[in-house]
Amino acid sequence: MRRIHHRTCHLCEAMCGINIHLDGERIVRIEGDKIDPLSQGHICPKAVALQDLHTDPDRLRQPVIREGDRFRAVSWDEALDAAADGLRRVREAHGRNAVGVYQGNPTVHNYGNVLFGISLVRALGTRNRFSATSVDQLPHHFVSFHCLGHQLLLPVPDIDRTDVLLMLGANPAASNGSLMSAGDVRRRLKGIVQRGGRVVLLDPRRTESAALATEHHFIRPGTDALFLASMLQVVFEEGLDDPGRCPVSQIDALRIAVAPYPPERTAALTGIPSETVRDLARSVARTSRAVVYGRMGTSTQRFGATCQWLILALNVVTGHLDTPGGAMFTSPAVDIVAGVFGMEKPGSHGRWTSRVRGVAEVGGELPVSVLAEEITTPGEGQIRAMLTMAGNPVLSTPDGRALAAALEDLDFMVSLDPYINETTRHANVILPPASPLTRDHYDLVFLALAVRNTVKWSPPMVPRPPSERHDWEVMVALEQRLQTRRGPAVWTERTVRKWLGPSGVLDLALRTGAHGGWLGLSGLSLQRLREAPHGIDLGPLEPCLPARLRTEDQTVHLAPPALLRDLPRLESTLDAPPDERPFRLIGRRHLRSNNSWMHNSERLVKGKDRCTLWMHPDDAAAVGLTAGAVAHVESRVGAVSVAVQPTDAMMRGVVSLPHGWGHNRKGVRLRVASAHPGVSINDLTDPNDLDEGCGNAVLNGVPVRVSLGQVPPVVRSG
Ligand SMILES: Nc1nc2c(c(=O)[nH]1)N[C@H]1C(S)=C(S)[C@@H](COP(=O)(O)OP(=O)(O)OC[C@H]3O[C@@H](n4cnc5c(=O)[nH]c(N)nc54)[C@H](O)[C@@H]3O)O[C@H]1N2
Ligand SMILES: Nc1nc2c(c(=O)[nH]1)N[C@H]1C(S)=C(S)[C@@H](COP(=O)(O)OP(=O)(O)OC[C@H]3O[C@@H](n4cnc5c(=O)[nH]c(N)nc54)[C@H](O)[C@@H]3O)O[C@H]1N2
Ligand code: SF4
Ligand SMILES: [Mo]
Repeated sequence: MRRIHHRTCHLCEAMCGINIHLDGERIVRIEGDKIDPLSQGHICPKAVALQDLHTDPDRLRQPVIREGDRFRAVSWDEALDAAADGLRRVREAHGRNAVGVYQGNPTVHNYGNVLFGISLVRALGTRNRFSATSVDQLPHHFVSFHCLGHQLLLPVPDIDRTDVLLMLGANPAASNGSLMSAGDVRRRLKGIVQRGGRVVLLDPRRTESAALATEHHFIRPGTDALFLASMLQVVFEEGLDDPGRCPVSQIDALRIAVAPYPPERTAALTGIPSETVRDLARSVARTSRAVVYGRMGTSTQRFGATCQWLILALNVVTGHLDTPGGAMFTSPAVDIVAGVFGMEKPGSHGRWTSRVRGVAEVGGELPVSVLAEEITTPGEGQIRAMLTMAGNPVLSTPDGRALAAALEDLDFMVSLDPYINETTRHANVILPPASPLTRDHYDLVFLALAVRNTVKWSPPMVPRPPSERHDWEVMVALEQRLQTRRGPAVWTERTVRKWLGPSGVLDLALRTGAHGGWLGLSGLSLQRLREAPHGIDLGPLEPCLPARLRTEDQTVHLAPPALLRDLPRLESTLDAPPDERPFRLIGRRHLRSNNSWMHNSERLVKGKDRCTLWMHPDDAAAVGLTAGAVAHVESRVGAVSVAVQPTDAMMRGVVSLPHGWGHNRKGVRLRVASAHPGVSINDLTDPNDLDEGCGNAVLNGVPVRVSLGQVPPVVRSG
């Protein structure tokens, strides 16, 4: 029987509506859903690859237990017992903190995983919690916590109504937008230009997004904080500051903080001429609908927290926070800021520090850059077991080879993951979730970060096979077996949640949320969403301050001590000596890739090798490299050999590699990916190089040396 299943693609933040045409249980075609209120028919090539995930023969259908170099398929009971026993044994012998947890990016695209993961992690009671947040958006949470009072209160650029968009270190044309969920973001960016507006991009590479901008300027990696401080200095110096109706405090402290950075002082370092800075500052300040937005390039670098702070401050001081066309907040059907099952925490900072390096906790987590040393350094509190869930830190976090060696050293490891990949091959037990198309879907996180208020729930495309388990079911089963928290209250909560499942919890949250009406009788409920398979439009973003602020005095704190404290480090870069490694390495995303885990789809990886080193032709010539030659790239921690692609899209002195590659590790079971292995950029990134402000990893602006040479490709187990 033929039918069409309406759904939201869960692969990235854009939340595109898709129509999956089925013949029985077989997928015949996947296309964009024109009636979806957010994406309006847009999709990218990854949506079509959803069927490859669903049918991938390498995707585990059954749990496996490692025996030597091999994995043996076992029953769920055997696997869950073994997983819980192993974790419990380490915990009993060495204490709570001896069990570490890492949660990866797909967690936030899977609401069952979010809701039930919180409880499982809490049950483990360890301080050694890590996630992909500290190789990604940690500075945004850090800044929102300190300036707005809640780590999840993240402003979104209102690109549909803005007339000036100043964008730093983001490439929405490839990423489809981040912390700015917007189906068909290209069309929206083109819209700004079509209505006579200005889109300015600052990026060390002339990217696919530069093609959509009215202007692109090369900026030297890692210097954005200097540029942003200069922007603010000009705003204050020229008397362009006017926060409008936004309630603010500490504005004088901010003025003093940025005073040392007139653009004439920073231009040589950033590469942005002082006249350009002054022009951009005036343009942002004098346009009533303008917004500054920065993403990965400004988050995962040495001054990520400072960048995000100064971006927020610029928006506030020029009167663009919480105004149409500026940086606004959503009013989602389920408000993660108001709280759903344990998510209501406003955040935290410095409640404890990491054992070895003394790095502060943020939001209950430690930076993943300290994970390997916490495993390998002996002593009280050393991590002896790991639970990884939906993460591939060996390819995604700094010095992946060192982390792989550390994982091999553990007493015990469990992974909740559908693949035997670069990380999970180190696990003793792998617990694979059922295909994502067998679960229902609701974007708990990204509906709260979208450029428009919409809501949508998708049912499972097909029921999950009785022999398989969803992530949340595995989490409940593990938590039950671990029995770490006891007592009638815990038992009742766990039983109720298990009985409700994710969709029951969601129904309650919808009914009691801002759009719930009278407990869902007149507003949103799961039933209401079931009747609207394409989703429901709830309108444009609306001003909501000061009500939504969570600071005690309900003002935006413009100069919190936690951010001021790191400024001397920024100032010291003004006269820092040149690095002995002359090039700066940055990342690169591609539309057909999704972090480390979609390379097993032939459809996505076919064609030219995309894992190549991009560098300016003059730089390449200077080190004797021509197109296709193999470059030896070396950083403080490691080296890779990779083909060179000279292109004048790169700034001089900057080289670029994509992340998520390096599949030629021994023991991975990814047949297609292994045939297109590439090299891992995170064999070069350095865990000692931290954004000291908040502990985020430095993935962009990594000092490297590039030379002609070939190290024979080796398959190593490390
Ligand atoms: N150098 C460099 N490094 C980077 C980046 C960069 O730009 N440059 N980007 C960083 C960013 S932004 C991020 S978010 C991180 C991502 O870092 P990670 O989250 O650690 O890595 P992913 O590649 O997303 O791996 C996801 C894992 O989850 C599994 N998985 C997929 N779907 C599911 C599911 O539904 N359930 C479960 N249980 N497992 C699932 C996959 O098999 C895979 O093992 O990488 C970061 N690393
Ligand atoms: N196709 C695809 N889409 C994705 C993903 C994917 O892997 N593939 N990953 C998803 C995830 S997890 C995330 S977090 C988002 C990320 O979404 P984005 O942040 O939009 O994506 P990136 O491509 O990492 O963009 C970072 C840009 O910063 C530039 N850059 C590097 N260093 C600097 C610097 O020092 N200063 C400035 N100004 N720019 C710099 C890079 O050249 C790059 O163009 O994308 C999501 N969408
Ligand atoms: S942009 Fe592509 S991967 Fe992202 S949600 Fe849309 S179809 Fe899926
Ligand atoms: Mo990310």
